[in-house]
This record gives sequence, C-alpha cells and structure tokens, in this order.
Amino acid sequence: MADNKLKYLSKKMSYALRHNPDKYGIKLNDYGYTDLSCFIDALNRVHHLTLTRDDITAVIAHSTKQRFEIKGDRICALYGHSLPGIIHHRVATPPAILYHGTARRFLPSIRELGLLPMQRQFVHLSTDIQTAQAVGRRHDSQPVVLEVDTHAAQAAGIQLYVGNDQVWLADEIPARFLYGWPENLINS
Ligand code: HQG
Repeated sequence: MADNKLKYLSKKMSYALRHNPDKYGIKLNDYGYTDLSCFIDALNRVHHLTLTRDDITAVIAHSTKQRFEIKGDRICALYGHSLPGIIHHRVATPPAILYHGTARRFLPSIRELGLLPMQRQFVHLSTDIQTAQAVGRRHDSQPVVLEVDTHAAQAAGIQLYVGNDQVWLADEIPARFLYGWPENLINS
C-alpha cells in the first residue's frame, strides 16, 4: 500500500478509536478495545473502502509510532483519546525521568498550572528527548523539552500509566515536578 494511503488510514483509525467511535457505530470497552471485524466493517461503510485485516496490520506495521494494538479479535488506540468516557490504562513505574516536548508559547501557562491534558484525556510524556522534541515540533518550530521527575511525582500520589514503549500518560503533572525551564522563564 502506498505511504499516503497508509497515512490516510492511520488518521481515520485514530479518529474512530480516539475521538469519535459513535460516528462509526462502534463501542469501545473500558480499555478502549473494540471488535476488529466490526471496526473494519465500520471503516469500509463510512469511507466506502474495501479494507481487510491485512490492511489494518499493514498500517500498524509501517508506522514509526505504536498507536494501535491488536489483541486477538480486538483493536484499540494505545493513547491520545479525547472521548468523554475515560479510557483505563495500566498503572506502572516509569523511568526516573520522562520528557514532554511543548511550544515556547505554552510555557508561562504550564509554569503556572502544570501540564494538563488539554483536549485529551491524559498528559502525554515521552521516554526519550528526541521523541519529545518531535512531539513538541507539532506545536512549535523550536520546541522546549521539559523533564518530569517521575519518582517525586509518584511519591506525591500522581499515577503514571502505560501508553506504549515510548508514551506514558498522567492525569496531570504539577509544575513542581517539571525541570528544564528556559532561563528567561525562570528569571521572569
Ligand atoms: C500543552 C501525538 C498551556 C502541551 C504525539 C501540548 C503525542 C498546555 C498541548 C500525543 C498546558 C496539547 C500527544 C497548560 C499542557 N497550558 N498548554 N497548562 N498543559 N499544555 O497534541 O502531548 O501522532 O493534545 O504541552 O506524538 O503534544 O497523534 O498533546 O503542547 O504522543 O499519535 O498543550 O499526540 O501522537 O497538545 O501530543 P496535544 P501532545 P500521534
């Protein structure tokens, strides 16, 4: 399948599984999973396609990001949800430092309010700086990467959840657990 077709399908899959399952007439369970055959039928119906399971596995295999997971006869989006019903993710102990790439213009607000989920259900954190930079570049050509002291946050009762190998999730991260602020913000 051509790259642009894979990208198109990935976007439709994300939209259905993260944001608007109702549009596709599918139901997600508490962990975000839905029946894979029903999901494929729904994509085909809504977008007038003739996708098979192989097409869905091709989308997953060709992506550098682990956005989806197929388990047996079910599929889910691993992170990124904005649905009203909160999707459950497994609580675990993350690496001591996680990273969050963001835009310079968001820093004053983050410094005041901490990291908030904004339009999504959870704050998204990265396991490495390069990934965090790429996440931040979606919002700013010169993103800032903040460090999260995960052990201090957990000791204060903040739970961290597993998205995938590179993505961790949290309800919020108060600013006192964030490091790596640019000088101008610290001095302001
Ligand atoms: C910012 C992509 C002001 C936050 C990525 C971010 C990721 C605040 C923006 C995943 C704030 C939300 C998620 C506060 C947080 N005041 N701004 N208090 N707290 N923000 O897109 O983390 O390609 O919802 O810093 O790779 O950028 O879709 O979150 O800049 O894994 O698979 O509000 O989406 O994955 O933006 O990205 P987003 P994100 P996919």
